Amino acid sequence: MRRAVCPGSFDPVTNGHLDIIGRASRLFDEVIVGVLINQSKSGLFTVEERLDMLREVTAKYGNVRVESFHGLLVDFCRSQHAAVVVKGLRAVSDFDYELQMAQMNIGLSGVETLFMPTNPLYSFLSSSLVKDVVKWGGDASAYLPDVIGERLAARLRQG
Ligand code: COD
Repeated sequence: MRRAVCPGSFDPVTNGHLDIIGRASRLFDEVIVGVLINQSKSGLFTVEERLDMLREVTAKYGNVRVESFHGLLVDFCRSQHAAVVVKGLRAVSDFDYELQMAQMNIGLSGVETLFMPTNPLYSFLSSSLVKDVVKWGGDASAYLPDVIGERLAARLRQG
């Protein structure tokens, strides 16, 4: 079975993430979305909330599983029997760091990284930007599934 991992923070998942996950799901038998548990950086949403949201919006793909991980991405890939990491590239500015991580990951374990060009509709999109837009009352509905937009607005209203 050909398996790939789509890793990230997903705080929260955006249409940019979903575009990459959906395209990967057409190339691989199974895609595992890996949500990093980052003890040194607390997010707006807990890891459990991110997992719930991702499971809800990826259910339509049929071959996507959502899990959390901590530590090295390559160890998570090994535990999932996945030989490939799929990443989206938004711009040249993403490339430098992504290349370093891809080369370190292949050096550590032989896990390959496949880069997919972002959908031009989402080339400037990040979780941080949509949080900022929604925080200040802007309309981010083109960039998030409705259910995520609602949860984001509710969370930001709380605090
Ligand atoms: N269009 C296309 N792709 C996008 C978009 C967009 N608009 N937005 C995000 N993406 C893709 C990118 O591929 C990005 O890498 C991924 O989605 C996740 O994005 P985020 O912002 O949710 O997550 P990040 O960038 O915080 O995630 C970083 C990782 C968790 C992947 C990284 O830190 C990691 O692998 N950590 C594990 C520790 C480790 O192994 N360290 C050594 C690395 S060499």
